[in-house]
Amino acid sequence: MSETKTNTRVSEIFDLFYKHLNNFLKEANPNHEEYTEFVKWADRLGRTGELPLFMDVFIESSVLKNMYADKPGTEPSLLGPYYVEGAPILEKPYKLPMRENEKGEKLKFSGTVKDVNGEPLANTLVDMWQDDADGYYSSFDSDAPPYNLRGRFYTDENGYFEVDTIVPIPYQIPTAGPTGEFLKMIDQHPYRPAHLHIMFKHKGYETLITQVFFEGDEWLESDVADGVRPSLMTKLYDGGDYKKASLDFVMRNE
Ligand code: MBD
Ligand code: FE
Repeated sequence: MSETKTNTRVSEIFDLFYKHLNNFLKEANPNHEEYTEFVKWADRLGRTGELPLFMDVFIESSVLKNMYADKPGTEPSLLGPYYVEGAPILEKPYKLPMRENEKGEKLKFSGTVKDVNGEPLANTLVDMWQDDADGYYSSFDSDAPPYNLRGRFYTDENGYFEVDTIVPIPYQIPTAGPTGEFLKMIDQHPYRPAHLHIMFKHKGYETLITQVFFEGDEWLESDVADGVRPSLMTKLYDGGDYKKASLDFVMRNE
């Protein structure tokens, strides 16, 4: 966007924000002590590095729902605060980087990427990341090596991919900081259902950032970050000494 266009957009959004904020304040009618407590809390949110977490838990879902209502193709879901660019490009057979004794149940996850007309999209870049069996993301709340359980790979000539990983577990938002403090005050539990993060890139198509969820998870109905969409559900099947799951994805033309 050009600089003038960006400035116009910021000013347009700020005008709206200010208008609604003032109406909101009139109705909520905080006193001065409540206001100063809020400022201190927001300051902690910034200083502890939890601002992106808070935003992605409470704001990102609405942005996506407004952007993608009624569009064809796979529903996008939250990017979330734990994406890291530049994950290793994997070689076949694909397996997300993991520690030698990575805990957790083995998972073979597969899928097919197609366009809105059902044509397979070969050579689509698939970028996947997830939490480990302790519920931690590498480079954030775990001491695993960088890019643990993060990897990039390509679909084959039929738009198909399969990758070995572990079954993700429900994610608990950190409870010790200002985000946890807030959740407690509004009486909301800190859990997200288990999910895989997955991003697809293909020239000429809108980048698809989404997530995959598993039937039967106890937090599907009450995801603290509101990321669950019915079309993003899959099911874990028993494959012997591992689980398997699959889901197909549809990318929209740019
Ligand atoms: C997550 O793992 C996540 O995916 C989102 C959207 C917010 C907080 C934690
Ligand atoms: Fe996540």
